[in-house]
Amino acid sequence: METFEVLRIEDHDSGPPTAEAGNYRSGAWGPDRVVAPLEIVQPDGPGFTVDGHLVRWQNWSFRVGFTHREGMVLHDVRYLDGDRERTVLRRAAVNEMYVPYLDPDPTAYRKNFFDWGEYGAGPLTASLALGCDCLGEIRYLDAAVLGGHGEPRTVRNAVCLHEEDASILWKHVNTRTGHAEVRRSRKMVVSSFATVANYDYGFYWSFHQDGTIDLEIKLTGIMSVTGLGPDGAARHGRRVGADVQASNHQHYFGLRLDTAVDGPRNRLSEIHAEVEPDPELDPYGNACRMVRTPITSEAAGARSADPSRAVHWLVESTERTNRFGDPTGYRLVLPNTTRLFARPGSVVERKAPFVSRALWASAYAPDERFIAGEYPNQGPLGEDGVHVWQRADRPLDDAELVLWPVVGVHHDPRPEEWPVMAVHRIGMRMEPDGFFDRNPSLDLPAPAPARSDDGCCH
Ligand SMILES: [Cu+2]
Repeated sequence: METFEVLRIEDHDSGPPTAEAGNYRSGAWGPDRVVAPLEIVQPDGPGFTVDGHLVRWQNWSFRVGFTHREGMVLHDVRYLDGDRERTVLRRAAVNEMYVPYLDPDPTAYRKNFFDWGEYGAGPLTASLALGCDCLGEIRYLDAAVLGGHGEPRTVRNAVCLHEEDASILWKHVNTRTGHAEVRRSRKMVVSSFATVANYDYGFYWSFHQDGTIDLEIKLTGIMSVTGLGPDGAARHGRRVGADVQASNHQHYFGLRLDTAVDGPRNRLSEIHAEVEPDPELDPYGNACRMVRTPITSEAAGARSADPSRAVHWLVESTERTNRFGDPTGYRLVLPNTTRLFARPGSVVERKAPFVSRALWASAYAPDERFIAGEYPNQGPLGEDGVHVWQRADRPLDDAELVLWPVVGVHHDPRPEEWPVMAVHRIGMRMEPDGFFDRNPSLDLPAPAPARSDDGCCH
């Protein structure tokens, strides 16, 4: 690069370039379809307030921050329970993204991006537009990042705040009396979008009326594609367009949750289901017990997901108990996350050991900031990050817990994802689990029926 010399030209004999443009603009493939207008109206304004970066909505409050590396960050998530402000999370962020391409094609085998650790979510964050990205009563927050030469830059409308109708929260029809009770669900959504070259990723944190917090990640944009091989085959990918193939690849999201469930010090357990092993307790053969495994130190802090055993995790307070005398807690639920399909010792495997597990737990340390280490770009392979910190085997019982959930999409491309990909979703959920004494949404007002002859709501 510095001497402007051509050293070598690589010709991979990858077949003819495609003759078909991958155009996805309006009208490119025929006239637009007709859609009816759909308006979201809140005549009295939104149900939340924004005071600087402090957001309050119904019983929830939190602060919205922003960093160069992680983009949008939530701080100090609290739930107002009667007159008590109860803490749930000290901090929550999407901490790293890793995208390994699993194709030996000469243009694809070196692609394995740490989108946050190499580029930074902050500078990749897109400005959002009302009516396009977000619908209804929206409030935006701007963000500030540094350019490559250290100059400050404002990302206008970086974070979108809005309420969203979420269908039914709970419902029951008493079939004996015909009496129906139903409550509509509404969520408070905090979102941002990062454009990472060809791909676009939306990050949607939602706060729900039943105490649930979830993160939904929306993957969209354009797949990274190559030509077909000399024999016209897409051996480690899928043909998605004329002479175009998309390689098999994955998207891993390394999340970071600094928990504070009813206080700064928590403890962690893994829960799974199994058939009751004691025949005395299982006379009908249908007894299922939930088995709790305390994760007391970092030596046991790397966990695997297993939906077939209903594996989930419980974060408990060390200070408060509920009306049953049990520690108050929150449950962490992860979807059916993928694993890496690469040989041990391969570069894609050695670069990101964190993707081998669905959950890592560590004791808070201020300099342990990023799941794949401080410098995943040029650091030695696999010598920094959560798997290295864990060797200290610090206690996790009654500790300032940092949880590092990893959710991974295995992307087996489809022709329908070309030339632009409709949103694919993956996420993480935190549900109150003994945090409240009963359903915390019993105080929601019943909705009014839209027509007076439909006496269906209460
Ligand atoms: Cu993909």
